[in-house]
Amino acid sequence: MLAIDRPLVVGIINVTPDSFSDGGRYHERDAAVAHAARLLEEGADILDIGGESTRPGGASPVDPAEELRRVLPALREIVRRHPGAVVSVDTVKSLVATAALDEGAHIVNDVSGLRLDREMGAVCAARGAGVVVMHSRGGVAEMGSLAHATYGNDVAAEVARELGERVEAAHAAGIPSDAIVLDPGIGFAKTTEHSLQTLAAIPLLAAGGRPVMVGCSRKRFIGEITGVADPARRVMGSIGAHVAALALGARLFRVHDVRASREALDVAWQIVCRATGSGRHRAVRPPSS
Ligand code: HH2
Repeated sequence: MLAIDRPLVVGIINVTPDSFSDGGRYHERDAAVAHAARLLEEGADILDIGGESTRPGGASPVDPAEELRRVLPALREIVRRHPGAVVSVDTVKSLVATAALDEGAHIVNDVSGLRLDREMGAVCAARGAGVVVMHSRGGVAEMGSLAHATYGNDVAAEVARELGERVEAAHAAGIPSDAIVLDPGIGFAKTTEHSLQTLAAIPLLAAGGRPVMVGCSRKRFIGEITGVADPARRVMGSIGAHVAALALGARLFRVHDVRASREALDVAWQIVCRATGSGRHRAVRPPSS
């Protein structure tokens, strides 16, 4: 079991035809495998491999056979080359989760929070997987849009309540409490204001004692605040969001830019530990000359 007593960096590996330019199955697999090696070298604690995009506009549902064709060859090779690596599979499909867990993945990251596939909870429970239960609304094609972004006057309370229902479903399926990580689903059925209010309420989510994960990396709200249109150039804004989330109680961070996030979160963590008098921190001494 992976101890979550410091910030854990979850490096994103997308194995979708549009994620690694110039396409082609073997190229896709090899690019994903090379990307995994780079993310581990840069300090990722967990590799999150996904074969279905939830981007608004870019997302059309992928059938399970196609998702398996995308994810499994890369996953298999990554596990073979890095037997010590902790791997999660980003999927809403129990078929894909089952195959990935059988190939050596340890965690299922379900952006539907076990909503969209009735077998998902049982599959995770039977295989003793860690489970990221993320908040979202609607199906895969619309969850990244604003189609269901209707909330009353307390968005964070609604997100926490809906996540609570998903945790109940996880328990009912036999997933133990200590296998569950909560994720408020930043940008999923959320405007920029909704995402900011949800992030600001991380202490509410963390109060239940379960680890909280956030994914702010390169997201639309970062672009709206900073005015940076190109997602690949949103690294500084993304790190700002993640450092604030760490200070508020988040412990897992799903990121594209691993090295920069690793360094920022490790430094922020040393301060957070001293401020709260808890957690693991080390004495930092100036280098001897
Ligand atoms: N966000 C995306 C996909 N999976 N999983 C978790 N647990 N939390 C998230 O916030 C999350 C997720 C969507 O991110 P997007 O920027 O649309 O694509 P990418 O997969 O490149 O991050």
